[in-house]
Amino acid sequence: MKKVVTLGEIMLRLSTNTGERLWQSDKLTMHYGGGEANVGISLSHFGHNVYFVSKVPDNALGRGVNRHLQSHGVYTDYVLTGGERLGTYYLESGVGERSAKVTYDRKYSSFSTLTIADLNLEEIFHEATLFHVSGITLALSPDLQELTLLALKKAKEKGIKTSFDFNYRASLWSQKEASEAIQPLLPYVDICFCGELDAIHLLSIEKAEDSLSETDKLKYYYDRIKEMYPNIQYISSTFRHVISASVNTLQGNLYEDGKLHQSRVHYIDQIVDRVGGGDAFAAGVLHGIINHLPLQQIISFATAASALKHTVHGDCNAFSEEEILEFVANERGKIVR
Ligand code: KDG
Repeated sequence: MKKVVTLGEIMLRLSTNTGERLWQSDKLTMHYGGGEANVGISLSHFGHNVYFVSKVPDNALGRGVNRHLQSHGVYTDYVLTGGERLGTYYLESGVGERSAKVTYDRKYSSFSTLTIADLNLEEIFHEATLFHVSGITLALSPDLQELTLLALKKAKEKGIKTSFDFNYRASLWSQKEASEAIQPLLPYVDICFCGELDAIHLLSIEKAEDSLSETDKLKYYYDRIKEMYPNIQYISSTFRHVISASVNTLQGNLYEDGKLHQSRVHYIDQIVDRVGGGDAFAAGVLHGIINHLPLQQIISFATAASALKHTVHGDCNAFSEEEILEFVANERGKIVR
Protein backbone atom coordinates (compact mmCIF):
# COMPACT_ATOMS: atom_id res chain seq x y z
CA MET A 1 0.00 0.00 0.00
CA LYS A 2 1.23 3.51 -0.82
CA LYS A 3 2.42 5.90 1.89
CA VAL A 4 0.56 8.85 3.37
CA VAL A 5 2.96 11.54 4.63
CA THR A 6 2.07 14.25 7.14
CA LEU A 7 4.49 16.93 8.40
CA GLY A 8 4.14 18.97 11.57
CA GLU A 9 4.84 19.55 15.22
CA ILE A 10 3.63 17.21 17.91
CA MET A 11 3.49 18.65 21.42
CA LEU A 12 3.04 17.61 24.97
CA ARG A 13 -0.45 18.61 26.08
CA LEU A 14 -1.16 19.22 29.75
CA SER A 15 -4.83 19.75 30.58
CA THR A 16 -6.69 20.81 33.68
CA ASN A 17 -9.54 18.84 35.17
CA THR A 18 -12.95 20.19 34.24
CA GLY A 19 -13.90 23.06 36.52
CA GLU A 20 -10.37 24.29 37.23
CA ARG A 21 -8.49 27.33 36.02
CA LEU A 22 -4.95 26.59 34.87
CA TRP A 23 -3.42 28.87 37.50
CA GLN A 24 -5.15 27.01 40.35
CA SER A 25 -4.55 23.44 39.12
CA ASP A 26 -2.33 21.11 41.10
CA LYS A 27 -2.85 18.14 38.77
CA LEU A 28 -2.60 18.13 34.98
CA THR A 29 -3.38 15.29 32.59
CA MET A 30 -0.86 14.44 29.92
CA HIS A 31 -1.50 13.74 26.22
CA TYR A 32 0.43 14.26 22.99
CA GLY A 33 -1.12 16.29 20.18
CA GLY A 34 -0.49 18.23 17.01
CA GLY A 35 -2.72 18.96 14.02
CA GLU A 36 -0.86 16.96 11.38
CA ALA A 37 0.04 14.14 13.79
CA ASN A 38 -3.65 13.84 14.70
CA VAL A 39 -4.58 13.57 11.02
CA GLY A 40 -1.90 10.92 10.54
CA ILE A 41 -3.12 8.90 13.53
CA SER A 42 -6.72 8.92 12.24
CA LEU A 43 -5.59 7.85 8.78
CA SER A 44 -3.61 5.02 10.34
CA HIS A 45 -6.79 3.89 12.17
CA PHE A 46 -8.51 3.97 8.78
CA GLY A 47 -5.96 1.49 7.43
CA HIS A 48 -3.39 3.74 5.70
CA ASN A 49 0.39 3.45 5.82
CA VAL A 50 1.16 6.73 7.54
CA TYR A 51 4.61 8.31 7.94
CA PHE A 52 4.88 11.36 10.20
CA VAL A 53 7.71 13.85 9.53
CA SER A 54 8.82 15.87 12.55
CA LYS A 55 11.63 16.55 15.03
CA VAL A 56 11.63 15.80 18.76
CA PRO A 57 14.26 16.13 21.50
CA ASP A 58 16.48 13.25 22.55
CA ASN A 59 14.85 12.76 25.93
CA ALA A 60 12.03 10.86 27.59
CA LEU A 61 9.38 13.14 26.07
CA GLY A 62 10.76 12.66 22.57
CA ARG A 63 10.70 8.91 23.14
CA GLY A 64 7.16 9.24 24.51
CA VAL A 65 6.07 10.91 21.26
CA ASN A 66 7.50 8.05 19.21
CA ARG A 67 5.77 5.50 21.42
CA HIS A 68 2.49 7.39 21.14
CA LEU A 69 2.68 7.51 17.34
CA GLN A 70 3.76 3.88 17.05
CA SER A 71 0.97 2.75 19.38
CA HIS A 72 -1.44 4.19 16.80
CA GLY A 73 0.38 2.42 13.95
CA VAL A 74 2.13 5.54 12.58
CA TYR A 75 5.67 5.05 11.20
CA THR A 76 8.29 7.23 12.89
CA ASP A 77 11.20 6.68 10.45
CA TYR A 78 11.14 10.42 9.65
CA VAL A 79 10.69 11.72 13.19
CA LEU A 80 14.17 13.18 13.62
CA THR A 81 15.87 13.59 16.97
CA GLY A 82 17.56 16.82 18.00
CA GLY A 83 17.04 20.31 19.32
CA GLU A 84 16.35 21.31 22.88
CA ARG A 85 12.75 20.68 23.85
CA LEU A 86 9.32 19.35 23.04
CA GLY A 87 6.78 22.12 22.49
CA THR A 88 4.08 22.10 25.17
CA TYR A 89 0.57 23.41 25.36
CA TYR A 90 -1.76 23.79 28.30
CA LEU A 91 -5.47 23.28 27.91
CA GLU A 92 -7.84 24.82 30.43
CA SER A 93 -11.05 22.85 29.99
CA GLY A 94 -14.22 24.81 29.29
CA VAL A 95 -17.50 24.47 31.18
CA GLY A 96 -20.96 25.81 30.29
CA GLU A 97 -20.56 29.31 28.89
CA ARG A 98 -16.80 29.39 29.59
CA SER A 99 -14.91 28.03 26.58
CA ALA A 100 -11.65 26.09 26.74
CA LYS A 101 -8.42 28.08 26.61
CA VAL A 102 -5.09 27.10 25.07
CA THR A 103 -1.77 28.46 26.35
CA TYR A 104 1.24 27.66 24.17
CA ASP A 105 4.76 27.13 25.47
CA ARG A 106 6.39 26.01 22.24
CA LYS A 107 9.07 28.61 21.42
CA TYR A 108 12.51 27.09 20.65
CA SER A 109 10.99 23.63 20.29
CA SER A 110 12.93 20.93 18.44
CA PHE A 111 10.43 21.03 15.59
CA SER A 112 10.85 24.79 15.12
CA THR A 113 14.53 24.15 14.28
CA LEU A 114 13.74 21.73 11.44
CA THR A 115 15.07 22.88 8.05
CA ILE A 116 14.99 21.57 4.51
CA ALA A 117 18.61 20.39 4.88
CA ASP A 118 17.48 17.85 7.51
CA LEU A 119 15.13 15.99 5.17
CA ASN A 120 15.52 13.77 2.13
CA LEU A 121 12.23 14.55 0.39
CA GLU A 122 13.01 12.17 -2.46
CA GLU A 123 13.09 9.27 0.00
CA ILE A 124 10.18 10.52 2.13
CA PHE A 125 7.89 10.85 -0.90
CA HIS A 126 8.96 7.58 -2.53
CA GLU A 127 5.79 5.51 -3.13
CA ALA A 128 3.56 8.13 -1.47
CA THR A 129 -0.01 8.88 -2.50
CA LEU A 130 -0.81 11.89 -0.30
CA PHE A 131 1.02 14.67 1.57
CA HIS A 132 -0.77 16.70 4.26
CA VAL A 133 0.40 19.81 6.12
CA SER A 134 -1.27 22.77 7.85
CA GLY A 135 -0.94 26.47 8.57
CA ILE A 136 0.27 25.73 12.10
CA THR A 137 3.59 24.53 10.66
CA LEU A 138 3.97 27.71 8.61
CA ALA A 139 3.49 29.84 11.71
CA LEU A 140 6.47 28.31 13.52
CA SER A 141 9.46 29.63 11.54
CA PRO A 142 10.48 31.11 8.16
CA ASP A 143 12.52 27.92 7.55
CA LEU A 144 9.39 25.83 8.00
CA GLN A 145 7.58 28.05 5.51
CA GLU A 146 10.35 27.44 2.99
CA LEU A 147 10.36 23.73 3.74
CA THR A 148 6.58 23.43 3.36
CA LEU A 149 6.59 25.21 0.01
CA LEU A 150 9.41 23.01 -1.29
CA ALA A 151 7.73 19.87 0.02
CA LEU A 152 4.42 20.76 -1.66
CA LYS A 153 6.22 21.49 -4.94
CA LYS A 154 8.17 18.24 -4.72
CA ALA A 155 5.02 16.25 -3.94
CA LYS A 156 3.25 17.77 -6.96
CA GLU A 157 6.25 16.98 -9.20
CA LYS A 158 5.98 13.36 -8.10
CA GLY A 159 2.23 13.18 -8.79
CA ILE A 160 1.35 12.97 -5.08
CA LYS A 161 -1.96 14.52 -3.95
CA THR A 162 -1.39 17.48 -1.63
CA SER A 163 -3.60 18.59 1.22
CA PHE A 164 -3.48 21.81 3.23
CA ASP A 165 -5.54 22.77 6.28
CA PHE A 166 -5.55 26.53 7.04
CA ASN A 167 -5.70 25.75 10.80
CA TYR A 168 -5.29 29.45 11.64
CA ARG A 169 -4.14 29.97 15.25
CA ALA A 170 -4.43 33.65 16.24
CA SER A 171 -2.06 33.24 19.16
CA LEU A 172 0.76 32.15 16.83
CA TRP A 173 0.63 34.90 14.20
CA SER A 174 -1.34 37.76 12.70
CA GLN A 175 -3.81 37.38 9.83
CA LYS A 176 -1.47 39.42 7.63
CA GLU A 177 1.48 37.11 8.34
CA ALA A 178 -0.70 34.06 7.76
CA SER A 179 -2.13 35.27 4.47
CA GLU A 180 1.35 36.19 3.17
CA ALA A 181 2.64 32.73 4.02
CA ILE A 182 -0.38 30.70 2.90
CA GLN A 183 -1.21 32.29 -0.45
CA PRO A 184 2.04 31.29 -2.25
CA LEU A 185 1.43 27.64 -1.29
CA LEU A 186 -2.09 27.33 -2.64
CA PRO A 187 -1.09 26.86 -6.32
CA TYR A 188 0.46 23.55 -5.19
CA VAL A 189 -2.55 22.29 -3.22
CA ASP A 190 -5.18 19.80 -4.43
CA ILE A 191 -7.32 19.52 -1.29
CA CYS A 192 -7.84 22.41 1.06
CA PHE A 193 -9.60 22.75 4.42
CA CYS A 194 -10.78 26.34 4.63
CA GLY A 195 -13.68 27.97 6.45
CA GLU A 196 -15.59 31.19 5.86
CA LEU A 197 -13.36 33.28 8.15
CA ASP A 198 -10.21 31.97 6.45
CA ALA A 199 -11.65 32.98 3.08
CA ILE A 200 -12.46 36.51 4.29
CA HIS A 201 -9.42 37.25 6.43
CA LEU A 202 -6.64 35.18 4.85
CA LEU A 203 -7.66 35.22 1.19
CA SER A 204 -9.25 38.71 1.18
CA ILE A 205 -12.45 37.46 -0.44
CA GLU A 206 -15.24 40.00 -0.20
CA LYS A 207 -17.84 39.13 2.43
CA ALA A 208 -20.92 37.32 1.12
CA GLU A 209 -24.30 39.06 1.26
CA ASP A 210 -25.86 38.80 4.71
CA SER A 211 -29.16 37.69 3.18
CA LEU A 212 -27.64 34.42 1.91
CA SER A 213 -28.06 31.19 3.88
CA GLU A 214 -25.01 29.77 5.67
CA THR A 215 -24.70 27.11 2.95
CA ASP A 216 -25.01 29.59 0.07
CA LYS A 217 -22.41 31.83 1.70
CA LEU A 218 -19.95 28.93 1.88
CA LYS A 219 -20.67 28.00 -1.73
CA TYR A 220 -19.98 31.63 -2.71
CA TYR A 221 -16.59 31.57 -0.88
CA TYR A 222 -15.66 28.23 -2.41
CA ASP A 223 -16.57 29.45 -5.92
CA ARG A 224 -14.25 32.45 -5.40
CA ILE A 225 -11.42 30.21 -4.11
CA LYS A 226 -11.80 27.95 -7.13
CA GLU A 227 -11.59 31.01 -9.45
CA MET A 228 -8.40 32.15 -7.68
CA TYR A 229 -6.81 28.67 -7.53
CA PRO A 230 -8.28 26.42 -10.25
CA ASN A 231 -5.76 23.72 -9.22
CA ILE A 232 -7.63 23.12 -5.93
CA GLN A 233 -9.92 20.20 -6.59
CA TYR A 234 -11.63 19.78 -3.21
CA ILE A 235 -12.45 22.38 -0.55
CA SER A 236 -13.89 21.34 2.78
CA SER A 237 -14.89 22.61 6.22
CA THR A 238 -17.44 22.16 8.98
CA PHE A 239 -20.16 24.41 10.35
CA ARG A 240 -19.84 24.24 14.10
CA HIS A 241 -22.40 25.99 16.24
CA VAL A 242 -21.41 26.34 19.86
CA ILE A 243 -24.32 26.05 22.21
CA SER A 244 -22.07 25.67 25.26
CA ALA A 245 -18.62 24.25 26.03
CA SER A 246 -20.20 20.79 26.12
CA VAL A 247 -22.92 21.10 23.45
CA ASN A 248 -22.25 21.81 19.76
CA THR A 249 -23.84 21.09 16.42
CA LEU A 250 -21.64 19.96 13.58
CA GLN A 251 -22.19 19.67 9.83
CA GLY A 252 -19.56 18.82 7.23
CA ASN A 253 -19.17 20.42 3.79
CA LEU A 254 -17.23 19.14 0.80
CA TYR A 255 -17.02 21.06 -2.48
CA GLU A 256 -15.92 19.75 -5.86
CA ASP A 257 -16.63 20.92 -9.35
CA GLY A 258 -18.99 23.72 -8.29
CA LYS A 259 -21.11 21.45 -6.07
CA LEU A 260 -21.34 21.47 -2.29
CA HIS A 261 -22.07 18.16 -0.56
CA GLN A 262 -23.23 18.28 3.06
CA SER A 263 -23.54 15.78 5.87
CA ARG A 264 -26.49 15.67 8.18
CA VAL A 265 -26.30 17.92 11.24
CA HIS A 266 -24.92 16.14 14.29
CA TYR A 267 -26.04 17.36 17.69
CA ILE A 268 -23.22 16.58 20.12
CA ASP A 269 -24.64 17.06 23.57
CA GLN A 270 -21.87 15.74 25.81
CA ILE A 271 -18.53 16.92 24.52
CA VAL A 272 -15.71 15.23 26.38
CA ASP A 273 -12.88 16.88 24.41
CA ARG A 274 -13.29 18.77 21.18
CA VAL A 275 -9.57 19.33 20.47
CA GLY A 276 -8.64 17.50 17.28
CA GLY A 277 -12.24 17.34 16.03
CA GLY A 278 -11.17 19.24 12.89
CA ASP A 279 -8.26 16.87 12.34
CA ALA A 280 -10.50 13.80 12.62
CA PHE A 281 -12.78 15.45 10.05
CA ALA A 282 -9.88 16.24 7.69
CA ALA A 283 -8.63 12.66 7.98
CA GLY A 284 -12.11 11.35 7.13
CA VAL A 285 -12.22 13.50 3.99
CA LEU A 286 -8.69 12.46 2.96
CA HIS A 287 -9.49 8.79 3.56
CA GLY A 288 -12.45 9.03 1.18
CA ILE A 289 -10.49 10.92 -1.47
CA ILE A 290 -7.59 8.45 -1.37
CA ASN A 291 -10.09 5.60 -1.78
CA HIS A 292 -12.10 7.40 -4.52
CA LEU A 293 -15.36 7.11 -2.57
CA PRO A 294 -18.55 8.99 -3.55
CA LEU A 295 -18.51 12.53 -2.16
CA GLN A 296 -21.74 12.19 -0.16
CA GLN A 297 -20.33 9.09 1.52
CA ILE A 298 -17.04 10.90 2.23
CA ILE A 299 -18.67 13.86 3.93
CA SER A 300 -20.98 11.70 6.06
CA PHE A 301 -18.04 9.57 7.18
CA ALA A 302 -15.74 12.54 7.92
CA THR A 303 -18.36 14.40 9.95
CA ALA A 304 -19.22 11.26 11.90
CA ALA A 305 -15.49 10.75 12.60
CA SER A 306 -15.30 14.27 13.96
CA ALA A 307 -18.47 13.87 16.07
CA LEU A 308 -17.05 10.68 17.58
CA LYS A 309 -13.72 12.37 18.34
CA HIS A 310 -15.62 14.82 20.57
CA THR A 311 -16.52 11.90 22.86
CA VAL A 312 -12.95 10.87 23.78
CA HIS A 313 -10.15 12.53 25.71
CA GLY A 314 -6.96 13.57 23.92
CA ASP A 315 -6.22 15.19 20.56
CA CYS A 316 -6.47 12.18 18.29
CA ASN A 317 -9.32 10.13 16.96
CA ALA A 318 -9.37 6.59 18.32
CA PHE A 319 -12.08 5.05 16.13
CA SER A 320 -11.56 2.61 13.28
CA GLU A 321 -13.17 2.87 9.87
CA GLU A 322 -15.58 0.03 10.76
CA GLU A 323 -16.72 1.75 13.97
CA ILE A 324 -17.38 5.01 12.16
CA LEU A 325 -19.25 3.25 9.35
CA GLU A 326 -21.38 1.47 11.92
CA PHE A 327 -22.14 4.80 13.64
CA VAL A 328 -23.15 6.29 10.26
CA ALA A 329 -25.26 3.26 9.34
CA ASN A 330 -27.10 3.24 12.66
CA GLU A 331 -27.81 6.99 12.42
CA ARG A 332 -26.75 7.13 16.03
CA GLY A 333 -25.77 10.79 15.77
CA LYS A 334 -28.68 12.94 16.82
CA ILE A 335 -30.04 14.87 13.87
CA VAL A 336 -31.17 18.47 14.01
CA ARG A 337 -33.72 19.39 11.33
O1 KDG B 1 -6.19 20.76 15.73
C1 KDG B 1 -5.81 20.38 17.04
C2 KDG B 1 -4.50 21.02 17.35
O2 KDG B 1 -4.70 22.40 17.46
C3 KDG B 1 -3.91 20.50 18.63
O3 KDG B 1 -3.66 19.13 18.55
C4 KDG B 1 -2.65 21.22 19.03
O4 KDG B 1 -1.38 21.25 17.01
C5 KDG B 1 -1.89 21.87 17.91
C6 KDG B 1 -1.75 23.33 17.89
O5 KDG B 1 -0.76 23.79 17.34
O6 KDG B 1 -2.62 24.01 18.40
